[in-house]
Amino acid sequence: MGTADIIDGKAFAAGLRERIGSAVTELKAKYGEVPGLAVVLVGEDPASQVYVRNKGKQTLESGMASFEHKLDASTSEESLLKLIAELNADRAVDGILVQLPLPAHIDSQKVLDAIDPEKDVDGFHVVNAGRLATGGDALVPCTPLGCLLLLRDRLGDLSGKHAVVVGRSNIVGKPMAALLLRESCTVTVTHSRTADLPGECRRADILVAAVGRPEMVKGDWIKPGATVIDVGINRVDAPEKGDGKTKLVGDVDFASASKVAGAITPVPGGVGPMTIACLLRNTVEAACRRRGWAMPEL
Ligand code: NAP
Ligand code: L37
Repeated sequence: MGTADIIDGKAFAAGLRERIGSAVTELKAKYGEVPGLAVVLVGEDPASQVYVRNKGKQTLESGMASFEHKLDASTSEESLLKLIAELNADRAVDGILVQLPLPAHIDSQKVLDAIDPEKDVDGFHVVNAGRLATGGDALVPCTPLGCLLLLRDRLGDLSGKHAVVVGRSNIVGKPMAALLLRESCTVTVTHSRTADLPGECRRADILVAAVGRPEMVKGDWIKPGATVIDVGINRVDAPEKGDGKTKLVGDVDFASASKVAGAITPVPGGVGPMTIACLLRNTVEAACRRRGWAMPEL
């Protein structure tokens, strides 16, 4: 047992944003316009406010246009659908992201499915989910895409590897499994009803944890040398930092896992920054497809 390499998602994301910035400059010189991203936030979820602020900031830093729409928590489904129709029709808008979770009185999938699939940079529209599942040209959800870019960078060809995904949400687990299958991994998807979760995890060459349970995956669930991607973002009390202080931890128990794994992503600084970089990447891709521009190498 050794010490795992740390997969530096923050640095990888910074490099990707750099390449996206150059691509945007190139597109502007060639075509005279830049891609535009509209981000819609409903309500005041504190984590969502932070993410949306960072998304807007990084969109501008990459040279693209950012349109932020902040709506009151009491906004009706009808007025949200009306805003989406306007953004669908706006030719300056190449990407539309509605930050989840939405307030309980709004039907999220109905809202997501109202977005023009060609502008669906989150890849949550049923058409994009269907394209991903059937091998089509999908816009791919940002978080799983970020995980895949880190895995490819670390491992190269993924074919034949046994990948275990913990979690089956539409946002992370399912699209992650579809992407790994597309890479010719042998994929096991686990969830809250899985009979022997530690046993399933121990078979993984690649382990992706997207559960939302702080530090649930322990070191003795991990095959020695495996590559571990921790998607979890959990804010927990940190009395060791002082009264009332909190900290972020993943779904993997980093202390024990990093003694067994070959490589592991930290939290923070792992998958989180990749999510936003991939959103920018998807916005460039959506703009190029929609406007008939040549997609720059990223
Ligand atoms: P979610 O919708 O709550 O899904 C959680 C999944 O984990 C479900 O499939 C659930 O199984 C499964 N699960 C829950 N408890 C379990 C247990 N004890 N054993 C096995 N499986 C269990 O969550 P999500 O949206 O996929 O997010 C997962 C985590 O990733 C969260 O910590 C979230 O904050 C984080 N996240 C991070 C990013 C990023 O950019 N880094 C982006 C999105 C989400 P069932 O289906 O059986 O209920
Ligand atoms: N695309 N992403 C999209 N659409 C949504 O509807 N909810 C949601 C979504 N999720 C999301 O934006 N997640 C996310 C999670 C973490 C980060 C960014 C986005 C992130 O930057 N995490 C940092 C720490 C940030 C902090 O200190 O809170 C990290 O290093 O992990």
